[in-house]
Amino acid sequence: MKMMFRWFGEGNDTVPLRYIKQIPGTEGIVWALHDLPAGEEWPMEKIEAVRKQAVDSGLSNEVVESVNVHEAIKLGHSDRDYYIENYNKTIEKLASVGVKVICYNFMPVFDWFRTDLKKRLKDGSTALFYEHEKVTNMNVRQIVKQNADDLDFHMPGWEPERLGELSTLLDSYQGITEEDLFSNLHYFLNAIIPMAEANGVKMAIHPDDPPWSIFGLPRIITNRENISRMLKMVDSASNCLTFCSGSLGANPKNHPGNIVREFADRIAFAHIRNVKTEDNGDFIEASHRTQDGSVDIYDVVKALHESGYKGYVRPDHGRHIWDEVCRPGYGLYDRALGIMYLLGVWDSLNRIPSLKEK
Ligand code: CS2
Ligand code: MN
Repeated sequence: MKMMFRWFGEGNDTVPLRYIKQIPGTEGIVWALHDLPAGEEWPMEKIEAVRKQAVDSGLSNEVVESVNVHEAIKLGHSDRDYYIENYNKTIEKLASVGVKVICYNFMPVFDWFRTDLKKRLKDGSTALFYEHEKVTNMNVRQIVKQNADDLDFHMPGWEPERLGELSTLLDSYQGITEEDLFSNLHYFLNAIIPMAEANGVKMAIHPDDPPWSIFGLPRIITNRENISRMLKMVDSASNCLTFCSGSLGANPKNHPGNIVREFADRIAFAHIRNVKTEDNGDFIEASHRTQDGSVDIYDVVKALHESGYKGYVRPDHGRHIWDEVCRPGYGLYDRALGIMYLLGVWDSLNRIPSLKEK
């Protein structure tokens, strides 16, 4: 496996590239042009600038996360072809600078969602927390209206410049079912996978986080059945999955290790992190170590190892430790510790003669 580290860009990330280079075993960055709204064609100069920064720091730029999908595509609106055309042009440009995997998601309106970005853990660190009942009772429209000025969410999808349009966007999803979303995803895949194939790129869809519907919005990349349906919809080596142990693991009914075993040949990118789930549906992000959460991270790494996984991996959200000031979930320290744990498991598996990396 190839170890990577997510980086939000110069001036946008608290972690400098030279620190990433110092994390043992880390080959490259997972990057994106975060200041561009979904649907826009990525300009070549900006792409080239990040390529150069990565290469100058001795890091690979082969994985992009995410090229976000415009809501018109998820909604199946008549202007979707325009945004799909932009998407295809971006795929082509990214391939031209050596990008091999593009991660994206198909979650309506919001990306990952939590109720507390700094919930204190017993050891004094803080982490991202999801309180199920709070979300169930949340009147999202009211929040958008009332708190638009002082929203303390700092989550993707809640950017201040986007709040104005949120109400309308939520309205446009009225009556959109999971089946509609599947069919709009199918249309999108039919249109972009040929471009990805022609350019040697793997498109890797990220599971929904949390893997269930929130605020009445449909969510479909949530479990093994739906992942299988998505992969079969366009049966191509370029139509892949970003396996995410934390997103899928938030639902105790999912078995992350077995999802890896079943879909290994179509996993192009893996996000590995742990979550501690509660019976009432709450979950909190934990250290990557198996014993610290509810996801058997050892088993996930073992499943990747068994399958001779050669793709990209990154630690996912970490806790905030040692008083680090950073983007929620994306500090240096806990993610670097996570890498050492993942590589520790991988390297020990490699030392067992019968299991040696294929
Ligand atoms: C994160 C996401 O929720 C997660 O696990 O990795 O922010 C993810 O990066 C995006 O949803 C992918 O498009
Ligand atoms: Mn993830």
